[in-house]
Amino acid sequence: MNSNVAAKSAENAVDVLIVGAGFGGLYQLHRLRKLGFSVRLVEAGAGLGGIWHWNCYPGARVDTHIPMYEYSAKELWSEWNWSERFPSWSELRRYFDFVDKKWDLSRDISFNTRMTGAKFDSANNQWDVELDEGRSLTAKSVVLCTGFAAKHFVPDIDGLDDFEGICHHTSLWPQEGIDFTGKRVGIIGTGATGVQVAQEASLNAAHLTIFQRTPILALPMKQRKMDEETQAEMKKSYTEWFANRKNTFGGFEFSGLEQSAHEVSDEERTAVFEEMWEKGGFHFWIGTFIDVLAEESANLYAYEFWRDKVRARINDPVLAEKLAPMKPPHPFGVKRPSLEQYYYEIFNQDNVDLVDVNESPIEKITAKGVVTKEGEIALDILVMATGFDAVTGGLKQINIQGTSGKTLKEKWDLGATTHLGMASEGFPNLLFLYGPQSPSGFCNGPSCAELQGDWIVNMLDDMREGGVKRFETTTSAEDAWGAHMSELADMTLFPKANSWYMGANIPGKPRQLLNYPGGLPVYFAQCESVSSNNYDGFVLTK
Ligand code: NA7
Repeated sequence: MNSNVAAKSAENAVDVLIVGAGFGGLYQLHRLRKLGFSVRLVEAGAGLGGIWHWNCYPGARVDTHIPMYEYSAKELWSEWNWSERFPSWSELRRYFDFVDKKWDLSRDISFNTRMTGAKFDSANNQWDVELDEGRSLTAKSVVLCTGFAAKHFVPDIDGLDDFEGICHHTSLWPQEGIDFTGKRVGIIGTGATGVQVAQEASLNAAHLTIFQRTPILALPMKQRKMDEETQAEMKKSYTEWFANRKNTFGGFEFSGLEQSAHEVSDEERTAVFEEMWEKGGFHFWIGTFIDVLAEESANLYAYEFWRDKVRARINDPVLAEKLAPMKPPHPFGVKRPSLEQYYYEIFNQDNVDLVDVNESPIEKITAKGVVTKEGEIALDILVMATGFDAVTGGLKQINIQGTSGKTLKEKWDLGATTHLGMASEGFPNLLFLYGPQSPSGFCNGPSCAELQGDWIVNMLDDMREGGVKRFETTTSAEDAWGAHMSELADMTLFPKANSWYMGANIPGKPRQLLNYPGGLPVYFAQCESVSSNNYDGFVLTK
């Protein structure tokens, strides 16, 4: 720990340190400041927005429809209109600037400042926090709002450093942009990000090669331009929609049916699937039958509907089989189904090729391109759309040392253990939002930022009111939460795919379901039960 940490000037001592200026962190700052806490927010990036500060690759846009992807505060939405149903990264950045002005946030944010480590000072019940460039501060409590995608992942491919063209991971895309026009572009990865980049590159690249390992079961976005008049009409329902988020599985304004896919006739089932397909976005994922994500034969109905829709859009039957196989590569919806606008049509173009890396593995990367057993594919630009060490990676990369001397990384070596997905034993006065074993990846980001965020704010307020200097969860509370998670996971099909939900996209990462699969109503009932029972599962010290 840097010796500067010992220097505790008033300016460098705060009640609460917040890490990350995305939806979660900004909401914490706004609410905690209003309650009279002294607060500092540190942000590694140069601006607001969290992932939207970094994401600027061609085609980057959110996969949640408006108005669910914004704050629920009327003073904000009454003055803000979007131009598209699924906004782009640049419009999201404008939104964050607007929120900054309305809530006057930046004055308490240190930009270009990364939290590198922390050690709990048991004598004073506070965290000694190390920031980069030798800076430091102390905080009575720390709230980590680092999001689920703070640590990017690049696979270890032989020769990657030798490539002489342009090569970037999508989350580290140059802010000035890169023009694909007339270039030979390669994309490794076909997750949400790969699909978005591929659509853009197909428009003007001389040639586009997409390296696919697992077909993405992408859903139609049904993007639309939005005008003010339409939004004025929609705004009549915003209060009701936002209030209802807590009652839905994923923090949207809609829920799935209570009915099994087996309880209805073939015609009725198809009608439900058609209706949700036409609504676009995640409706087809979490808006149909209750057992689609829980039972294989119900799931197969959804897969087959998806498959037939997609295959009808692809001219070449060989490509159709690679992109939408007759037999599911894994159950539908247990890997995040990204949203597409014209992804499947691009494979009908002469300038687009698909390489199935299961048949033709990438052997190495050279100065000029990518080598498979078919030979070298020459490239000018190589896009690494290879995802993230999701949910835990961003937390574990900070050198946070708990009371046992172990870091969070060391403690979670065999898997993350938490209470409510918000606290971990041995790390007093530290809470994390959107963390492992909380709804995180299964919940719309802004909904979690507010709903889980309110629980955290209320806890900190209750601790202050009650004169509690140190709060810390216990091993038995973690064990109980872990058992609850396992029980819920076993009731779903999520463990059946190698997804980032399971930690399975990162070599060596422990396999566990990282997101709470019980839905928000069940999750928040547990949280409320803990808080109303004097923070059951936490040891409170005055
Ligand atoms: P994802 O969804 O994790 O996608 C990463 C993609 O990269 C996926 O298709 C992977 O294939 C592929 N990948 C990873 N390593 C390799 C190697 N070694 N070779 C070939 N292909 C590889 O990340 P995204 O950035 O697209 O999306 C992350 C989230 O952001 C998304 O879920 C939304 O919530 C927004 P795989 O499928 O593992 O076989």
